[in-house]
Amino acid sequence: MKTSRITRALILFICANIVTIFTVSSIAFGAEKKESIKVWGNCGMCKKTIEKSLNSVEGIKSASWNKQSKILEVQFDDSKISIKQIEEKVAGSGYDTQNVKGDDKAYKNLHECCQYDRKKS
Ligand SMILES: [Cu+2]
Repeated sequence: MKTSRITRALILFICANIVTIFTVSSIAFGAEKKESIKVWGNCGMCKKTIEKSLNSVEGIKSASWNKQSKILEVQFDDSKISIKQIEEKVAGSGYDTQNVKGDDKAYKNLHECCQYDRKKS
């Protein structure tokens, strides 16, 4: 009985350590990054289009655009995708980002109410 209790405690101790090691290493290697990117747009439909452009992109953990602040919060693995590539993906759907101009053709195909005032360039 005594040994089994010690064994259980030992297993618990090891498990806790494994969790700690994983957490620490993911922070240390910066596998997951969080960035805010300005993306021009108008409404809830824009939000869907912007977020969809990053939906099944490798390395993207989450993407959420706020129509009030026009800020896209994105969580990603920077060993798989860069900020520049993320902005290019969004721009490909017709939306201007802080550093990349939105694709003109895609912009023209956006719903009328989604044709936001483009940033001056
Ligand atoms: Cu819209």
